[in-house]
Amino acid sequence: VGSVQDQLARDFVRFAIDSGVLRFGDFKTKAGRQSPYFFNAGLFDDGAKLGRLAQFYARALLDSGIEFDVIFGPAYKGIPLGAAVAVELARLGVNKPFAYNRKEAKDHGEGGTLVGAPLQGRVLIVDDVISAGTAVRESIALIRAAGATPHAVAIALDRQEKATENGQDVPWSAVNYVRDQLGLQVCAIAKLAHLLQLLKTETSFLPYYDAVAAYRSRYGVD
Ligand code: OMP
Repeated sequence: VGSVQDQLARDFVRFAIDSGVLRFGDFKTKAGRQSPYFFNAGLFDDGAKLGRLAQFYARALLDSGIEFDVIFGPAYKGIPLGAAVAVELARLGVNKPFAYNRKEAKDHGEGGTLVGAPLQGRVLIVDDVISAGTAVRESIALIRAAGATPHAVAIALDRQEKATENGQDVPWSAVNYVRDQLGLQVCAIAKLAHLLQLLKTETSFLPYYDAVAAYRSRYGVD
């Protein structure tokens, strides 16, 4: 709670709320869960916000000590995220190759579904959110199919939720599954726990605290 990483996480949650990226209301997640909050990374929608977002990813990554050979941004949301993080890391002296995928295969021009640097060696996936873990498993499969090694994943928010297997909730978290079963390192700028911490300590946010805590009781882990 008192560490440098926790301070970065708290600053990030505040930044996401101030930017209108993290909102409260009634949302449905990809796994079909009714959620009282939603993190929409597409709303980091100007140069200043994207630049600041990239600084948070880069700081979290450098603090984590994770090593990697190439950055992969999965379509669609991961593409600008991966690009922005690659630019920021290069600015900090860590220049890495960057690649992304198309969702539709292209049969002319350069062809294929992968764009940018060759996917080889230890791949760092840069994406927005992990909830039930479907999106990250798709990225992992894609990297394996390309003959590279899925090595680590950097996300903005770990929702600390139960993973799903074939549409069923299982009692372990998606991030723990990716870490312990698939062997990838995971770096999240912030987690649900940091959001709850902030909601609890600020009176204007208290109305949201109960709803988010109730959601965690139903779908959360840890
Ligand atoms: P999983 O595939 O269940 O891990 O959900 C992750 C994906 O859900 C993200 O890549 C987003 O497309 C989307 N998502 C958000 O962007 N923000 C949220 O707060 C929640 C979700 C979600 O649908 O779970």
